[in-house]
Amino acid sequence: MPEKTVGRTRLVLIQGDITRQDADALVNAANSELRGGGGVDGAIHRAGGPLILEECRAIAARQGRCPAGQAVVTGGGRLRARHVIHAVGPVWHGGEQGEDGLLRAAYENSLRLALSVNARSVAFPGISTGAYGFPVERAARIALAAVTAFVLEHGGLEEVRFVTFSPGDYGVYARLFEAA
Ligand code: AR6
Repeated sequence: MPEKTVGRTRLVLIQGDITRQDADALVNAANSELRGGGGVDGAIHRAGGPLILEECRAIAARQGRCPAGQAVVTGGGRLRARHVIHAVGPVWHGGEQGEDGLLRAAYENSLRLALSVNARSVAFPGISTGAYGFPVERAARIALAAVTAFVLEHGGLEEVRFVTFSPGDYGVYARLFEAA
C-alpha cells in the first residue's frame, strides 16, 4: 500500500471499494442535482442507507443545484464514515472547457468541507473518471497535485486516501504517486 507524508498529512493509495473505508469522511462523485446515481454514488447510497439521500434532497431544496467544482456535506448514514462529502466533478468535453480547473476545485472544496466538519481522515474516489469520462491519468495528476498543495497550505488532516476501484486505475495512480 503506497504511502507518503506531505507536510503533516499521510497520503495513501488503496485499491478497493470506498464504502469499506473507515475514514472520517468519504467523498462521493455526485451529480449537480444530488439525486444519487450509478458508480461510486450508487455504492455510497446503497451502503449508507436512505438517510444520506434525504439529507441531499434537503440541501438541494434549500440551495438548488450544486455546480461542478463544488461540494456539500451530509452525515454518513450507516457507513462507518461520519460524513459524506458530495463533490460534483466536471463532465469531460475534450479538455478545453475548463475541466481541469473544475476538477481541481472539486478536490479543494471537498478538503475545505472536511476541515469544516473536523474530519481527520478523508477518502477520495477518482472524481469524474467514470460516467463523466475524464481521462484517468490527467485526473489523477490533478487529484494528487490539488491534495498535495492543499495539505501543505492548510494542514489539519492526518490522512488522505485515494481509493481506486479498478486495477488499471490503481496502476496509473501508483506510477504518479512514486514519481512525485
Ligand atoms: N469505490 C471506489 N471507487 C468506485 C466505486 C467504489 N465502490 N465504484 C465506482 N468507482 P463514477 P463520475 C470509481 O462514474 O465519473 C453517477 O451516476 C469508478 O471506477 O462513479 O464522477 C453520479 O450520480 C471511477 O473511477 O463518477 C453522477 O451522475 C470513479 O469511481 C456521475 O455518475 C468515478 O466514477 C458522476 O460521474
